[in-house]
Amino acid sequence: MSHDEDARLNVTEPKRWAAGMPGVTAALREATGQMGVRRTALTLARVNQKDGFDCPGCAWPEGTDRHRAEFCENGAKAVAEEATTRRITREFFASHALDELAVRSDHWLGRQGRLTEPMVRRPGASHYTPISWEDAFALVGAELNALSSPDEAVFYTSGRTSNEAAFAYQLFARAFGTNNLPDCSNMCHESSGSALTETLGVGKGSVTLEDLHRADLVFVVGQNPGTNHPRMLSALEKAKKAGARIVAVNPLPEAGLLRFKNPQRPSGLVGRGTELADRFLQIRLNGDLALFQALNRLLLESDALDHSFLETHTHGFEGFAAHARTVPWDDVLEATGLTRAEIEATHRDVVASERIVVCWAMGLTQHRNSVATIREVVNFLLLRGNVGRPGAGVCPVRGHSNVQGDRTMGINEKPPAAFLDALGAEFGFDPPRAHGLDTVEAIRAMRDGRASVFVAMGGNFVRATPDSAVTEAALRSCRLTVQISTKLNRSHAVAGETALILPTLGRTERDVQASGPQFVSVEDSMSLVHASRGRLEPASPALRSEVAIVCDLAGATLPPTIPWPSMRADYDVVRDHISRVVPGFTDYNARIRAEDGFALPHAPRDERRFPTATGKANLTVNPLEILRVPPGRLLLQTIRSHDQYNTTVYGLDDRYRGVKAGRRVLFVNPADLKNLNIDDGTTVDIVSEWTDGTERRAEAFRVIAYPTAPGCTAAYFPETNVLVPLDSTAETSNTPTSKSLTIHLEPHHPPRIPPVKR
Ligand SMILES: Nc1nc2c(c(=O)[nH]1)N[C@H]1C(S)=C(S)[C@@H](COP(=O)(O)OP(=O)(O)OC[C@H]3O[C@@H](n4cnc5c(=O)[nH]c(N)nc54)[C@H](O)[C@@H]3O)O[C@H]1N2
Ligand SMILES: Nc1nc2c(c(=O)[nH]1)N[C@H]1C(S)=C(S)[C@@H](COP(=O)(O)OP(=O)(O)OC[C@H]3O[C@@H](n4cnc5c(=O)[nH]c(N)nc54)[C@H](O)[C@@H]3O)O[C@H]1N2
Ligand SMILES: [Mo]
Repeated sequence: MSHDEDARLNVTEPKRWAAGMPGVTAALREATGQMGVRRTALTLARVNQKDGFDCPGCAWPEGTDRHRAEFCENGAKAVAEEATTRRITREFFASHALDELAVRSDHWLGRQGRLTEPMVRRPGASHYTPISWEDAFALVGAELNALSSPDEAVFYTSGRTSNEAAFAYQLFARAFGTNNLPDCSNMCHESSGSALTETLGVGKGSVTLEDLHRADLVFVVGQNPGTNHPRMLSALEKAKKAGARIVAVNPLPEAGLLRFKNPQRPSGLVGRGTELADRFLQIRLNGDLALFQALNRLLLESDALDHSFLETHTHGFEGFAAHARTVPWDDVLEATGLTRAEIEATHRDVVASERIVVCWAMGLTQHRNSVATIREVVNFLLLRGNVGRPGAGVCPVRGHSNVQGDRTMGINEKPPAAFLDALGAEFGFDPPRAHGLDTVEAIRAMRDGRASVFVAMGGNFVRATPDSAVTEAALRSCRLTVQISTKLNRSHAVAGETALILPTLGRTERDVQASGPQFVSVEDSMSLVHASRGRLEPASPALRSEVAIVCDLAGATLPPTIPWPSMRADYDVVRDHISRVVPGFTDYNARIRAEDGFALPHAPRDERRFPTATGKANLTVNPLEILRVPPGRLLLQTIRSHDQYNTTVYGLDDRYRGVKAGRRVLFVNPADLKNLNIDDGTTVDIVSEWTDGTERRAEAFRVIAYPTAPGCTAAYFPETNVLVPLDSTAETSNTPTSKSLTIHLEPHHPPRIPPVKR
């Protein structure tokens, strides 16, 4: 792809606070630019309201006392991206060949507008051309049925898909005969799910919004809420006002962690705002396992334990304690880059607190030892009984707005046997039992010719996944790729021999089926399920809903034993099936119509019951490994700017980090630059090193001297996904290690051939 977009790059000082007036201005500028003033006012008024639609931004819960403007700057951008009035027509595809689309930037592709009709790329063709819905479904059915095994098909899901569509989609895949249901979760909170299921018995967070408000100590670890979960800042502010202390653990001094100006209150638009973090631990990348082990060692030594909880509810204390007591301080200090005094002071915060919540996101989940790290966080909370009582617990902060719900609905390559039993009984078939492929395994299977049909329910597979060159070749080698999407992205340009684009309705749009207007439902990060109703006129009359597309694909592929047409006609029918298959969804259709929806049961939170293998909460032993890099090398983490939603690039600024009009930047500590003899502002190539001796290169990044932890750099994804080796994944969860890559920097030599001009 061409890099000339970054020619105007401009760098200023990073901000020390988040939101406030510039947030409001940026939100409105983006929204009115995409959809005009009137549509902006109408649309934003419905975000996260009880009769409106669920914000397609993040999975942070709304709470019951919703504010009239229950959205944030970045939620507004997510809405504008979907509700834009720009359109992609057949003429667009006639004038842009696939090869040309493949050299466009993510930003350019996204700005072309909404997809409006089904398109096909026939074998060998240079362009997409129109195809009817019926022909498209027949084509998919024929290709799927021509496979020698159902396991040669892969059904990917991104986390925006509604419960109803997700349930229908997994049913289709399983009725067809495969558990190949990888999803974005595999790259996201899979490590959290793995660790929490093993230790607490439920792979989801255990706190509610009220718990967060009532906590007296909140850890925010490996998370940048000011950008990625801005509404969480209001919850932190509320906790703070009620007396909580906040400990932020991060290699970067993220603006949203330090100070917050609440744009939903007049005092927040001007003035100094609320000081958020009381303690900022500027940790080295991947130092968190060592930090929590050191805290646990101190808790054991000071006997600051909840003995009765440990005796009644936990398993494995002896083994855990024997190991934790011997964690060497030298290793802890090397791994964390913190001082012993900082860790001891944090221990005093902990001992002084009655109710502790630990929140985390991608900073903990995308490392080789992520599952071990999160298990250690659980140890930390269990030692003082901080699970299953008000104001305390685990809070993995989810990403996509329905990523948690999709998993609940069975989007899972390793489904529990009980789920398959219930599904088979409900629909009268025998679901496949063998585990399917996760995201990384699916790429390998396509690369090696073991899978050749790829269907994506949303997302942008080639940009979100690691090792871009390998993944793109894998996709191109498929017989058929199918993208069910709202917007154009690179995964449409990097196509299989035959490729389909099936354009779908978004959350904001009206969905009318044979039985009348429909609504869908979603589950947020705190296990609350609620309805979402779009009101806008669809971007094109040819669009179909995700549920309708799945039902029609299934109808064209499978014998008519499952009543797809009745599910398509009335989503209540889908929900009735769900109520009999998925635990916690009894009376789904009645309860989803309650104003605030309903909460799913969570045994550890509700009754201090831990449905694990031992029947108790498990304390675990996690060996400490220190991530060392050879001399002259640095660690790289790949993160989001303030102006993107995963692979969707809204704009080229990162306001809080002081970057304007460019994305190919690398944040490096000034002391590291000095040691490496590289000047601030130099253009370099980033070269990642992998244990098998291979190197991967991302070209032309401007170095920015930045107050990140020493030895630890940062750059944006998806541009840096080319650096992540496919085989570099977390133990157990198999999540790509996007937050800890070993790199070195090389001078950049401009290419002799000028980049493609736009
Ligand atoms: N506007 C907007 N909102 C979003 C998204 C978006 O792209 N844009 N994406 C959504 C999705 S899918 C997700 S998963 C979430 C992601 O939300 P985040 O996890 O906040 O996203 P990242 O940008 O990956 O930021 C990772 C944070 O962890 C820190 N970090 C990295 N490595 C380490 C480490 O080893 N230890 C510690 N302690 N900290 C570390 C980084 O410095 C950074 O602050 O946001 C969701 N919401
Ligand atoms: N290096 C690196 N890589 C990462 C990460 C990282 O931190 N670093 N983060 C990882 C994480 S946490 C995640 S979740 C993944 C994200 O991976 P994905 O979920 O695959 O990617 P997105 O960019 O969120 O997908 C955006 C596309 O979804 C489609 N879309 C949007 N709304 C809808 C809708 O309502 N319905 C349908 N059918 N389609 C829709 C649009 O076509 C849009 O272009 O990326 C992962 N990749
Ligand atoms: Mo995510």
